Amino acid sequence: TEAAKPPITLIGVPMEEGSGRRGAAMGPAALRIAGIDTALQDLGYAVTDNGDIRPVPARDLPALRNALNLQMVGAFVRELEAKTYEVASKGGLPIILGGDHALSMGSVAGMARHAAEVGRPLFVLWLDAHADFNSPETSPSGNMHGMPVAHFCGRAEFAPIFPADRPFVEPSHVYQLGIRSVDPQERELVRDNGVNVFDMRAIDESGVGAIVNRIIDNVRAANGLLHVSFDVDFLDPDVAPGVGTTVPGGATFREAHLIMELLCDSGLVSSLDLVELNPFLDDRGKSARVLVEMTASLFGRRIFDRPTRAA
Ligand code: 6HN
Ligand code: MN
Ligand code: MN
Ligand code: MN
Repeated sequence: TEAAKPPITLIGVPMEEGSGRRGAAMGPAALRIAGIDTALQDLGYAVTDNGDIRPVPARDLPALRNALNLQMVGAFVRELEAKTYEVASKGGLPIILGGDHALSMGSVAGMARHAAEVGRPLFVLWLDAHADFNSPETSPSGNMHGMPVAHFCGRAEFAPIFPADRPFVEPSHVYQLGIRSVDPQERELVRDNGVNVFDMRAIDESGVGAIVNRIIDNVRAANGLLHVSFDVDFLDPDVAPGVGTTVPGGATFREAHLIMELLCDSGLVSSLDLVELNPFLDDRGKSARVLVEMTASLFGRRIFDRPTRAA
């Protein structure tokens, strides 16, 4: 019962302007050097690499004191929204090679446009140490990589990056896993908006398997599309040191690996972000290789087949 394999398109987003430091712009190159394309080809996928998007700053956007580099971030995000939508609407599966996490404002918006068009709800699985639900009003840093979830849920419309009539993601369709660093006002917002948060304590108490199976059941019951956004700092810094915002106590290699295998079996994943990889901070390509390993598991590399879990 081999599931159909959609063609995969890689979209490089060498953006670091949404984060507080340099280096994430080298992420797409590191993922390519670690062999992301051949890992997927070896699994039987047709893979197209679209190269990197290279926008010029969007001068129509305002310069905001607490949404740093908005013109550059906005330009990347707009172009990525269009590319992601285009790939998905042609039946392909976009994998976004980041780049800092602000890029999810674009990839998720593109998938939301596609989902609305095909009449299916979009769900987002957010694997991250952080909730990324700040707005310029609540952000302690002004860094836009701390704002994408609020933005694609329509809770942080601080500048006209997209047309006003774009579709948003329902906060109750966002599942956050691995959370262990949330700013004070951000915590209130996440709670008030009904985002589903599974923090590290939830993982320790129930195990990732039970949590992820529950999420999969909800997505399946709603006939949803599932966008997976994988921030390197979801993983423990010992597993993946190549990221600017390490937080101790992250997911183990085995936990992350199991999540990928369960998601693969579900057949629900429509799109993937690999974000926040900072090769300048990495340890000899270790984190890039781990991300490629995770991606291979998400798309079918396994040790032995398992009977499919009853729906
Ligand atoms: N990321 N909450 C902090 C901020 O500046 O808003 C950190 C955000 C980190 C963002 O890891 O993608
Ligand atoms: Mn993040
Ligand atoms: Mn993070
Ligand atoms: Mn619903």
